[in-house]
Formats: sequence, structure tokens, C-alpha cells
Amino acid sequence: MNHPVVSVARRGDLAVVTIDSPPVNALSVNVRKGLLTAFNGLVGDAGVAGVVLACAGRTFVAGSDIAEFDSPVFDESDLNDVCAAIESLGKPVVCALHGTTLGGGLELAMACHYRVAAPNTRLGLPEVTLGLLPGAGGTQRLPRLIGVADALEIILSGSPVSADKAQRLGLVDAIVDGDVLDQALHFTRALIARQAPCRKTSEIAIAPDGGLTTLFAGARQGLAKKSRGAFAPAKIVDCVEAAVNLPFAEGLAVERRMFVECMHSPQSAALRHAFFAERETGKIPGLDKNLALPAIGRVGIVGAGTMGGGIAMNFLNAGIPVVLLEVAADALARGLANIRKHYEATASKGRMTLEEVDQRMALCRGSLDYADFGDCDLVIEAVFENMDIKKAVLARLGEVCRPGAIIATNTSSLDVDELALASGRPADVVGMHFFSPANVMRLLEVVRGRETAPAVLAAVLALARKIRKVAVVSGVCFGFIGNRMLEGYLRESEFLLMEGATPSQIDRVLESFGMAMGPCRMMDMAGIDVGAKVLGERAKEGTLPADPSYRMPCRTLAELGRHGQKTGAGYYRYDGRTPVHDPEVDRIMAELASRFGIARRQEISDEEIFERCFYPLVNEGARILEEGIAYRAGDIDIVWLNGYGFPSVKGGPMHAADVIGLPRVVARLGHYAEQCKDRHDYWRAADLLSRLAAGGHRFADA
Ligand code: T1G
Repeated sequence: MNHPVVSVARRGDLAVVTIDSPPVNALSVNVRKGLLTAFNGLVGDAGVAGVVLACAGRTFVAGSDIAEFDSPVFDESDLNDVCAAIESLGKPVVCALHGTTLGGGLELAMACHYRVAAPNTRLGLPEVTLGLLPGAGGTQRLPRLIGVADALEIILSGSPVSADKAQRLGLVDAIVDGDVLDQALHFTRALIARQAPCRKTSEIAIAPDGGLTTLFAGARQGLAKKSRGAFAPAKIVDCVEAAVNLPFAEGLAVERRMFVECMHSPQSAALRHAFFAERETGKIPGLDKNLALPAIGRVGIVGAGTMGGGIAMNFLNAGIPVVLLEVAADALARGLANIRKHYEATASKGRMTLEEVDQRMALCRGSLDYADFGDCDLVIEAVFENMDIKKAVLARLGEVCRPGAIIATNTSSLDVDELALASGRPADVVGMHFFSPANVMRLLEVVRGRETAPAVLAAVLALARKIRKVAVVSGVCFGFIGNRMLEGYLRESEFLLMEGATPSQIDRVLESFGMAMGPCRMMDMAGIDVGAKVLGERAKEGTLPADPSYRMPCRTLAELGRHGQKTGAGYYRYDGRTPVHDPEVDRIMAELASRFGIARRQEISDEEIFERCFYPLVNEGARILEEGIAYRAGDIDIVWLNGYGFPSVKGGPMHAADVIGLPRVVARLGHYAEQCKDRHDYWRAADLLSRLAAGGHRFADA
């Protein structure tokens, strides 16, 4: 039998209203209805002198039910009505907080008259991260409780605060050890004993302060610089300003109107898509959720270079001991010194103590001997991106790693199945493609080999969560998900350069779309030589298109020693780290165009630049889906949002294509096939894309 999501129990002359709606007590319509019934039932109950509102499970309410926003039930039993019923009860209502009290959960708590919290409680209003704003009085009650400036900061940042800070701000009345419900009951009895008032947050006056005009102006200027076109933050400032200038009820009406505007915005739809897509990535079809997973208590890493060192830091940060192996003592010393240098730099910014630096370094043991991997549960190779070198390393690991240990390769493009076979124990092998800088980038592509054992895959996914990575499972193909899609994006950006566009025009177009960095700046930062080496490897394997002009800008600049920022020149010339247009690049591109018979144009529109870079990326994503390399379109979105600087307010390339409309994508692919006289099949629409477009479907429906 279904248990009630809201129940009322009596504890003497007190009532306890308990929400029990796993996993996070989200305020679904049933919870809201249950709360309304509970509090309306308590109004006339003379036997009840006070009320405690609490939650069962691991956390107090973590917010409204995000899944309901696009459903008709969203307006039923409005959360504002629940808050009003609580606030106007006429007897003390105390909220017992624990876990992550977020969004609508904090708004519910602020409608209570008092709040007590367990020590590890975190409280926040993260709505802005979903392209929303607090829609149940948060922008009106928080300023009344803690002051305008602190409220504005908390709502605009979307970041939670600790119970300690909440108490200092006046958001929490007491931090209580032991059972938070018992302590809340005790707190309520003390309130009644001293005839404490029912402190209605909505009736707290906001002290007039001439500085507020400056505060709001400063907040708006700050948003103009850093909100990167986000819709909700400016509305948040307007709502908090309404809390200052209007009576509560009118301010609430302003908030409601602006909340609905945000909720209907494409940005919020994109951000809510990404929220759920990120949580879907860990759900692997056919993988038994109750699989017994091998514990990973010690990790070995082969290679103490930039990648190996960055990878090591992920585990050290999670308190997992690391054995870091190099082939030569000086390389090992350099690698260990680099890790320490990173931590000391963090400590110099006050983000960790020198004692913590030593603690982390103590977890990292250097080694020159593969035998030291004998007690590791996972060993990751991060050696030079060359098949022969990696095969030799995998073979050694296959010999030295204990039975049951997992062997992972950090390759960014090589065939994981071939590497797995080289180990002699392919069921133990998986790809773990970290993105540079490996200790910073959240994305981890987990490459499932043909023979990778399910328990190995599940263990690596669980480990990814532990080291705070967003893991997306990819099948085996060139470039897995992200880099494979990047190829078409870079191919077209380079053709456009040969046809007469400039690096700054191309980058401006993609950066105004929202990419953190356009393709030319990105290649200059990543290293043009790195890209050229991969192209060289593919040329040797014969896997490049039979098109002599394919990616020639990248290969030519690399040959000329123009590797990007690190050599002071690439697609741009660098004045320090500032990219400057370099006419020499225009000359190089014109020369390549002449060599390959590519027509130059004076004018290339921004729209053409955007479409020729973006649509091939989407088209390749469709192929990745239809080949089963990625399980879901949302997985592909998460790769691009977390590994390639795709704008979060666009939700990822596949979501963005759904918003544009797949029929239009297919039509434009056909247009460029005509315009570019597509002799190498670059513009052929993927079958899945054509099918979805023809059927009026979206990638989200695939
Ligand atoms: N609504 C619906 N489902 C939610 C949810 C929510 N608010 N929060 C979590 N889930 C699901 C999630 O999809 C997953 O489902 C499971 O719970 C565990 O989540 C009116 C409008 C609370 C810190 O933005 O930040 O209130 O995959 O894997 O890592 O003003 O969940 O198991 O099926 O993330 O321990 C504001 C969002 C909403 C908080 C826990 N609140 N949630 O993290 O578990 S808008 C938020 C989180 C709002 C009001 C406004 C995290 C967490 P499944 P999880 P976790």
C-alpha cells in the first residue's frame, strides 16, 4: 500500500507534520495537497498548541518537483497557498531542517515561524541554475529575514550556505545536535512556555536603506558582465527590488509573474533538460543495479605528465591513495613536483591549507617499478597517444595487476578494443577519457569495450561519482562521442577559413551563440600540433577522408610551427595571452585555397558560419546515436556541456537542434551539400536524423 506522502501525528499538545516522499521530498502536487490538508486541518484544532514540520529520509525538501513544471498539475495547490496556510496558522510552526534544504523547500521553511537545523544542513535557492527564480516567496521572504544584500547574493549565486552561516545571517534560529525532530519539539515547547509570537516572515519590515539603489544598480551592472545572456538573473534583481518597494502581497505577485516568464523561457527548458540528462547518464541499459562492485581503494597511474598528474589529483582530492609511475626518476620527480605546485597554488588562494597539501601529497606514492601496482584496484595509463606505446603498457599491466583489478586507458581516440586485447584480459579493461585539465574538467568519457565486464563498467561509473566527475558511457569508435563530433565542426571552420572567413569572425559567431571559446581560439589553446598529430596518426591508418584539403589549415599551421598560444602564434598571433588577428594567416589560407582550387569569397555570412559549424556536429551526434555509441541524445548533450564549453542555456547540441527543429537541420544540410558540391559525403544527413525529421519527432523522442 502506498504510504501517505504527508502525515500528521500528535506528540502531546504538539502536532508533527511529516513529509515522506523519497528520494528528496520534492514538492510534487501530492505533497502540496497533503500539506494544505494537514495545515488546514490544524487551524481549528484547539488541542494543538504548536506544530513541527519535518521530513523523513535523507533530506528536508530539496525543492519543487522539477519534472512537474511542464505539466498541468503545476498550478494545482500552489506552493504559495501552502506557505500562506503555514504562516497564518495562528500557532507556532517550527521547521526541522536536515540535508539539503533547497528551492521550494527553503521557501516552505521561511513560511514557518522558526527554523532549527542539524549541523550539516545546507540551505539555498538554486532556481537560477535551472533558469528560474524562487517562485514561492523566496525573493520576498529571504530579504526580510537576512537583509537585501545577503539575500540577493544567495539567490543570484544559487549556491547553498552552511547551517552555521544560515544561523549567522538569521535564516536559522538554532543549530541542534541529536535527533532534529526531537530538538524541534523541545524548541517548540520552549516557545509556547514563553508565549513567543508566531513570527510571520511576510510581516517583517525591510529597513529603508538609501544604499539599496546603489546595490541594485551594482547588481545589474554585474549581471551585464557575467550572466552571458541568462534570462533569470535580471528578473531576480527586479523581484528583490519589489520586496523592498512593495507590500508583501504585491511583491509576491511580481515574483509569480516573473517566475512564470522564466519557466516558459527556452533557457529554463534547456537547463531543466540538462538537469535530468546529467542524472540519466549513470543509467546503463541492461546493467543490474544490484551488481556487487569491486571496491577501489588504491589507484595506479602510468605516466606523471600533465594528464597523469591531473588524473592523480582527482583521486588524491577524494582521499584515495595513488601509485604514480614513471619510467625515469627525473620525470617522476617533475610529475610529483607539479602536483605539489598545483596544491600550493590552491593553498595560496586560501582554498586549502598547507597541512592539507601535505596530507594529499602523502597519499601519492611515486614509483619506477610496475610491480608496485600489485595492490592497486585500478590502474590508469596516461602515456603518449601512440598505439604501440599504449599496447606495450597495457600488456605490462595485464601481467602485473592483481586478478580482478581494473585496467583503464586514458586514450582520447585510439581503439580501446585493440588496447584491451593487448592486455590479455580484455574483460578488465575500460576507457577513462579525462579532459584536460584533468583535475578541473567535470567530464569523463567512460569507453565500454566489446568485452568490458558489466561490473568493471559499473565500478568505474560509481568511482566517477566519488571523484565528482560526470561520466558518460561511450562505445568504441574514433573520438568516442565528443572528439568524433568535433571533427565536423573543425573541418567546416577550416574550410570557411580557406574560403575567406577570418578566425576572429568564426570565433565571434560561435562565441555569440554561447560557446565558451570559438574553434580557432580553442585550437590555439589546446595546441594545433596536438590536433595535427591525431590527423597524422589517422593519415597513417588511412582513416582520413580522401580529400587532400581535409583539415589542411591545422596541418599546415602545425608544420609552420604555429602551434597556438604555446608558440605565440597559431590561428592568431599572441600578445601575451591576447589573440591578435594575423594577416599571415589570411595569406596562408588564401594559398591553401589556391592550391586546392577552393573559391574565395569576400563576404561569408554569420548565419552560414554558424550553420556550417553547428549542423555537422549535430549530424555526427545523430550517427553516434544510431550506431549505439551513445545511449541517449541527452548523454551527448552532457558531453558537450561539460567537456566542450557548450552554452548551458542551450541545453547541449542535440537539445538545441530539437529547439531549432530537425526538419530545418535536414534542410540546411541539404543546402550546404548543394553549395559545397559535396564530393566527400560530408553533408549527407544521418538516417536517424532524416527519419526523426520526417516523422516530426525530436532527438528527445529517440
Ligand atoms: N525535482 C524532481 N526530482 C529531483 C529533484 C527535484 N527538485 N531533485 C532531485 N531529484 C531527483 C533526481 O532527478 C534523482 O532522480 C534523485 O532525485 C536523486 O537526485 C518553487 C521552482 C538535492 C542536491 O534545484 O540539487 O524549487 O535519477 O542524483 O546527488 O521556488 O538532487 O534517482 O531518478 O541529484 O544526492 C529547486 C535539485 C527546484 C535542487 C541531491 N531545487 N536537486 O543530490 O542526488 S525548483 C533544486 C539537487 C524550485 C521553487 C522552485 C540534487 C540534490 P533519479 P541526485 P544527489
